[in-house]
Amino acid sequence: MTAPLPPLLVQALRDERVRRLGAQPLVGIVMGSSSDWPTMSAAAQILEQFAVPYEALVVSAHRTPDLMFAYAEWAKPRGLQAIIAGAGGAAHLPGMIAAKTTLPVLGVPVPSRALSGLDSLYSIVQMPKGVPVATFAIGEAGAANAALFAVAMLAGSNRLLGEALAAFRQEQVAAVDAMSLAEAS
Ligand code: RP5
Repeated sequence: MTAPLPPLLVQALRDERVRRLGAQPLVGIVMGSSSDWPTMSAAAQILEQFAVPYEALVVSAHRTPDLMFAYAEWAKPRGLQAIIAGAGGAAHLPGMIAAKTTLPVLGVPVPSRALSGLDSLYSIVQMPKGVPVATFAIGEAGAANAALFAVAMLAGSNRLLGEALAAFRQEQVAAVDAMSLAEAS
């Protein structure tokens, strides 16, 4: 796209609204509310650990639908390579983002107050055939794994990232090696 970014997207991407690592994000993390951040920050932490440039911001499917569409439409032209989208309840954000971009969309079901995130999970995982959303576990584990999955995708064309991912896995081997039940009561 050669047209300028729509004003509502420029407005949404201003520094006060966005958490960023690096000037040119490769991964966008979006969520329906700032109340999702305690969950979705687990994705940001992983990307920071792997030094993957990212941006994180609130984009609501039902409260800011125009922004959601603009964000999705401009994600690829802006250089993003994947979008991690988290939402709770009737969680249509990941699916609607996926409807407007061919970038991989990684969906994170955020725990909801009424149904503990089962509603979020079903809303995200049950995409009809043709427009996929890769759906992860409910909550922080899902957010972290979505980021690890994004790292794995980026590692396909980045050898150093691949090595960092292998080292991360090796740390988990070492952690299990260090586990002992010998003194457990
Ligand atoms: C969804 O509604 C959000 O993703 C969030 O999980 C949920 C509740 O939002 P708040 O009422 O906390 O803003 O859109």
